[in-house]
Parts: sequence; structure tokens; C-alpha cells
Amino acid sequence: MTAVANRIPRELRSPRVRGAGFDVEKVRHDFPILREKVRGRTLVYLDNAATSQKPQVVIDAISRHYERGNANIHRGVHFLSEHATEEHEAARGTVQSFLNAEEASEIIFVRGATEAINLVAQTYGRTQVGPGDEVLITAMEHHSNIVPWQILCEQKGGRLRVVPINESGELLLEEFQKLLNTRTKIVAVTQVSNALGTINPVRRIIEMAHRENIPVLVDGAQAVPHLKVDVQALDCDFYVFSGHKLYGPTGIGVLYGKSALLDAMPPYQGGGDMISSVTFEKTIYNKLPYKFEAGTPHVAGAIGLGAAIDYVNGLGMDNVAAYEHEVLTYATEAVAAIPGIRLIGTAREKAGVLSFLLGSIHPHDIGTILDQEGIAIRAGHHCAQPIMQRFGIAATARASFGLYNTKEEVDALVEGIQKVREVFA
Ligand code: 7TS
Repeated sequence: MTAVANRIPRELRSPRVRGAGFDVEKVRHDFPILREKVRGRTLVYLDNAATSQKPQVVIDAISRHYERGNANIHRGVHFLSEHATEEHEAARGTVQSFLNAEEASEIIFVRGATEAINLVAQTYGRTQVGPGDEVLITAMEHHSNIVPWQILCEQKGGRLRVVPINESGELLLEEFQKLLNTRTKIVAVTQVSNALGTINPVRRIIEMAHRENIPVLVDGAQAVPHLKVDVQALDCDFYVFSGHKLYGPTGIGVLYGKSALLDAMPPYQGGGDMISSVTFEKTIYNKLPYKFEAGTPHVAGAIGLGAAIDYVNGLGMDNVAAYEHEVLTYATEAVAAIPGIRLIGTAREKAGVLSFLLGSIHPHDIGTILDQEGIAIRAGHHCAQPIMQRFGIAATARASFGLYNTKEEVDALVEGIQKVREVFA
């Protein structure tokens, strides 16, 4: 352990978690990739905000589907097609419970958070936003919660408005309140920032918007891996996330929408499965959720996502959140203690993410040197360029944590950063 890490208070230094119910060493055995060597070193994977690694149960669920259960769904009369349909719909039920949605038909399978936001912008947005109307987002959105709304505003003559943040990376709620007006047609806000780690008070934000009868879309891409989410308690109108950040496969994600809203929205894409009848004169659209699921869906992906949710539920999201909070607190103190470090994103409520700069060293150089030690972090603007502009920087180095990361890995990160300092001394 480094001298710096030794300055961390003893109770935070203990690699064992105090809370019962979460055994990280046992959890790590569930993830085969964590046994891989990278550049001759044991992998230290700290790029979970980009994508998380997959437990064996998810890998097995996907393999089992292709080995024994593969068929197209909703259209076959044969055994395998019925079986695949059941598994796909069971996964929808698993997502429904995970988010505590009222109905399974409020769960739309999409490719990921990005597609979900584009879907809402081009269906709900296209019908609701007219010339002079406003879409309200925040200064800490990922590009995928900015650009779809910009495209919509360009198409419809609308105006994109942005809630500012303070130096710690927290939303200014009084500014949010001031920006809400009769022209605001939708609020779209991230629950957890991918570049700063800030946890936004989305319950409060939704209450404030609803007082003015404005619906709210919550981008949960960085929230679902770290926090328990209940869409009915939040009362959000739309909630989106990607499977691959939640220990599930890539190419599958979720749009939750309140059924009254989804019912009233036009379809997003046309094709098979989203119709109940077609003639050249007129097409009658299918009921929810199929109206929004044109074409053959990612059946294996949905099944894999269901397995991932079963996995995290088995650990208990509250246990995961408590454990991760402890690791992030430990990492924040250890990294902040390194001379020359500047943390970007120091909100009181944070999850998963530690963004930093080291003197004037380019984050890519930090990332490259850490990579030589087998430590995977991300360096860049994290698809959140406006945040970088807000802080007057081009990029950050970002360590992002998942449920399998340990305090020993944090110590390895700290030692790696010390190496970077030596190289650039
Ligand atoms: N919203 C947030 C808050 C995100 O962090 C991301 C991806 C997305 C939406 C888009 O998710 P996708 O699965 O549709 O691509 N964030 C990151 C990241 O931080 N590094 O790589 C991808």
C-alpha cells in the first residue's frame, strides 16, 4: 500500500465490508473476465460507466438460448417459437418488477438508453413540441440526452433550454424552477451523471415539473447499476436504461413509459410485429408494448438482461449500493490525497464515478500509463462535452466502479497514479 493510501482513516482502509450480506470476493468469482491477465497483470477494471462485465449466469443464459431455445418469437406455431416467446416475455416481467412498473406493457425493449431517448423525442416530442416550445435538459447530460432533443427542436422550431450546475456538479434547482414555463413540453434529466457521478434529486425535479403539468423523462443509464429504482414512487413519465451497464448484454435496453402516454404516442418505427393489421390503405397498430417493437427483437439480449436483473436482485440492490458507496468514499479520499489531483464532480450525493485531472498531464497519458499496469479507466470527454466546457477543460480521467470492485483495486489505482506522477516528474 502506498504512503498516500496509508493516510486514509483506518475504518475506510479495511478491505472487508462492514455491512453484512455482501461478500465481494464471492461476487468476483461470478465474473470470469476478472480472472484474465491484461498486459501480464491481473485486470483492474474501472471502466464500468462505459460498460460493465458480465457474470457467468448472464453468459450462460445467452448461450443456453442459442444452444437450446433459439427461434423467432410472436409468430411461430411451433414449440421453440412458443418457448422463446415465453422467455422473452418473462424477461419483460423481470424488468417490470425491477423498475416496479404498474404493467408489463409499459416496458418497451429497445437497443439501449440512446434508442429509448430518440424514441421518445421522435414520437412524444414530435407530436407535442411546436414552434417556440421548449425542451428542458440539464448541463450534465450525456450526448444521448442532448442531441435527440436538438434534432427535434431543429425539426419543429423548438428551443433547447439547459439547467445550469454549480462548481461541485450539482443542479441549481432554483434555476430549474425559473426555467419551467408554459412553453416547456418535456423535462429530460439524468438520474446519475456519467462524467461527474452526481446523483440528481429526480423525485424533487419530477414534483416541480408536475406542478406545471410537464412530463419528465429520467435517463437511468448510470443509475440502475447503483441505486434501487421505483418508477411509481418517482412518478416519472419515462425512464430509460441500457442492459450492458447493468451486467447484462449490449444491444438491449429499456424504455419505461406510463401507459396513457405510450398509448397516445405514434409508433417510432414501422415493420413486423408492431401492427395488428395492414392493408395498402391503412395499418392498425398493435397494442402496447408491441406497437414500439418493430421487427425481430434482440431475444437473447432480453433473456440476458433478465438474468442480469435476477443476479443483482440476488445480491440485493441495497447491499450493492451500500458496498459501492463505501468503495467510492475510500477511492475519493485516496485519490484526492495525491498531490496535483483535481477532482471534477464533488457533489454531496454521488454514485459510481471518480473523474479527475493530475496537474497538466493529459488524461489520455494517465489512461495509457495505467493501462500498462492492467488498470482500465476511461479518458476523454465521456460523451458529455458540455460538462467539460462548463469546467473549462477538454477531458478527464475517469475511474468508474461496479459491484465487484475492491479497495485493493483502489490501492492499485492510487499506486498507478503515483507512477504517472513519477513518469512526468
Ligand atoms: N445516458 C447516460 C447517462 C450514459 O452514461 C450513457 C452512456 C448513455 C445515456 C448512453 O447509453 P448507451 O448504452 O445507449 O450508449 N455512457 C457512457 C459512458 O459514460 N462511457 O461510455 C458510454
